[in-house]
Amino acid sequence: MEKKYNQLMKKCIALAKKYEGRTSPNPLVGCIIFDDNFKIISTGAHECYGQNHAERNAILNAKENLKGKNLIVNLEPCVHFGKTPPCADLIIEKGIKKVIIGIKDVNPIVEGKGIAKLKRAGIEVITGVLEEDCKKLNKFFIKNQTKHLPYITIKIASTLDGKIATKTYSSKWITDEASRKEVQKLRNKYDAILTSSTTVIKDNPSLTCRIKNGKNPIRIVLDTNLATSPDSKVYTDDGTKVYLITSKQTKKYPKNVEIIKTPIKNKHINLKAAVGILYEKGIRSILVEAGGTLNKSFIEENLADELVQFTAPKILGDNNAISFVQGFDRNQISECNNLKISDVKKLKNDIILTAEFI
Ligand code: AOF
Ligand code: ZN
Repeated sequence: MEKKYNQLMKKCIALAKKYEGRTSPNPLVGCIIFDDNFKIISTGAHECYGQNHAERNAILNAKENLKGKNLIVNLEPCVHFGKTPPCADLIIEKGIKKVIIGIKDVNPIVEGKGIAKLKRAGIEVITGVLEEDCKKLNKFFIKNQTKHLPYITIKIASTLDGKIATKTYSSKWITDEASRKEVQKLRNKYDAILTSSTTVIKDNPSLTCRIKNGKNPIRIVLDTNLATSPDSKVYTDDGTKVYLITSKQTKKYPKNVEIIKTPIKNKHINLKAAVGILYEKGIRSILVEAGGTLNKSFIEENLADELVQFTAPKILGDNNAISFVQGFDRNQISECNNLKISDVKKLKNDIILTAEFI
């Protein structure tokens, strides 16, 4: 039985994942209705922010009477009247007899109340199926709900020895084309891409998402002293919103650029304050694509949740080449930041390593 539930939960996760980058600030949810022989009757997912929840879609997609059937979903069904009526009520109304849940909802308006309501109605409830996978699926949502901060991932393209550019800032191309395509997919999952004035000046990137049906994330530029040109591609490449985080007041940037005047700390933007402001603006996940200095600040301030390192089988060596983290002055191994590897993937010639800060 447990194995069957795990298989179905994997399917729920896959259904939910199809809509990565589309549901923010809401969670990724997939749902399956099945009979006692584990025959799938219908499936549904939460496809877009503001639209039907996954459970409602699965119920609406069913072509038969659901009395006595089972429902599996990666997140506890809701009990609140939000954009749609409560899913728990609909499940009860349809006569579903068993509900299998991945994780409890951490949103305080739901937290445990969905499970309690289903149980009160006499429904058998099983929780904790593939709990870790379900948590991983909704890592953005869980961080947002529990910390009221965006989930922050640092993306790196480096050589085996952790270099992201030569001392003359030559960096094209360290990783191969397959990796660069994968970066496009990664961008598609985040609300925003954040970079520094140094990267904008040196590389002039557009930071757009160039995959089929891809969505351009909001761009964020940290530019304490307004050193970036208003003609930089990141501001002009398309009309997508750009937040320019700076300590100065200015009007010289294109209309799609919103200036956020932010306090200074040690002559640089106060990162903690900036991240807080961005959360207030509705940014729930950020992919940092910058250089070693900014990466270091995010790590030092304990603001980074995850690191995704695209590593090419190349060795550059030292000679003042730029490392993906620059500026730490540490003498002991015990001073290292510790991470937990959550995924390693080989892609053509490169390796993609994903690790969480702990
Ligand atoms: C979703 N999709 O499939 C499930 C959700 O903004 P609302 O009214 O749609 O409510 C969002 C909350 O509903 C969300 O924070 C989460 O707690 C709960 N469940 N939300 O968007 C879903 N199952
Ligand atoms: Zn719901």
